[in-house]
Amino acid sequence: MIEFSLTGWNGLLCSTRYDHETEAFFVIAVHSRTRGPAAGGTRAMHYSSYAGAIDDAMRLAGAMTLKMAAADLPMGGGKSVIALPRPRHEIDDLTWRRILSIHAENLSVLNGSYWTGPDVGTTSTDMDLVHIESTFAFGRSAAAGGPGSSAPATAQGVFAAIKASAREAGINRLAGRRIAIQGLGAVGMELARLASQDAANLVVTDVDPERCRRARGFGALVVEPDEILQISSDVFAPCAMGEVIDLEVAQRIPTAVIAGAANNVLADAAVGDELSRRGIVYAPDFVANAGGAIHLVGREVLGWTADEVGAHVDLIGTTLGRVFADSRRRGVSTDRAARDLAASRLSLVGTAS
Ligand code: NAD
Ligand code: PPY
Repeated sequence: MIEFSLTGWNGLLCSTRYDHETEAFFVIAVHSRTRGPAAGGTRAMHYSSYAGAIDDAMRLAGAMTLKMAAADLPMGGGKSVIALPRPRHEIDDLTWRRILSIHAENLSVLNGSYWTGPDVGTTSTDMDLVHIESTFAFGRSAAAGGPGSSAPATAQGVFAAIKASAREAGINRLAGRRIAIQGLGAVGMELARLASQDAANLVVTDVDPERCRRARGFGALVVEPDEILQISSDVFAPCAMGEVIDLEVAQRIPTAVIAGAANNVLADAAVGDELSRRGIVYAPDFVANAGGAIHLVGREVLGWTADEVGAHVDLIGTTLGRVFADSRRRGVSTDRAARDLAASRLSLVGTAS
């Protein structure tokens, strides 16, 4: 499997390191530097194999290249994965600090070819610690002089994507419409709050009962994790992990719109074609979830204010409008149209366009 991943990848560099003391396995995948230094978050979680961790890093790094290009940000794509020997909550503080310190050292080796930030399993506070040893970390907490978590901006962007996608499906107001949210983490919970403010009818799920309890505070109906893909909805918002829509799910999911925060939502390109065939409006993940990248790069590279970041995040709706129009005009899936938009921005770099 590892040979298949490595030979099938079109990225620049994939570095790995194993630490005997913590038993953590570190991967940094630098996919592209065409538009600028590579950037993308650090995912820390338990994996069933190191090959799976490498595969995840490489696929996520590729998605970051598309995300930066589609959002017109001057960065390339990369991602770090730290494969932990056991779930994050079972790692003691001293071990975690050593893991972050080794990660910082790895970043320094790459010396600015790749910049990291928070992702699943890491936080702004972790970036504060990484930044003490290596400057190549975005997303420090406000207390440490950084712009803070990317999650609120990601949720704002996903909400803009939901509204644009709903319009494309003929739904002009979300009030009274059913939005099904899978995953109530940093992004999903904020999305639930935004949607409840617009009087949407929420159906939500998470594997963590405490998060489900909090969402009930927004008037949400809670269902079991394995029920959410069967719930009839106007909008399905995947905000947990990737690859939730495979061909079988695409053939039966009872919704009009799919727009969420998770990276690599579709198992493969054929799934996007099936969603198109069924008339389901799919907001390509790397367009819909770019709010966090816009926040981090906007604040830390481009010197934008929080208001300027907010205005750029709302442009996700405009970008999607363009993707939908191109998809209709050429008769291709929205996923294909968005990939072509990103590819055009990657090939135009350095030319007088
Ligand atoms: P998070 O870890 O805070 O939240 C994920 C949530 O999903 C958790 O509450 C977890 O319990 C839940 N979950 C996991 N498996 C589940 C399952 N099978 N069914 C239901 N719930 C499940 O992560 P986040 O920061 O909210 O990010 C959510 C997704 O969006 C991730 O895939 C992440 O890569 C992606 N994303 C996040 C950002 C960001 O700024 N945070 C930016 C772009 C993309
Ligand atoms: C993501 O959007 O998936 C990210 O990883 C966001 C990001 C962007 C730039 C640096 C670090 C994290």
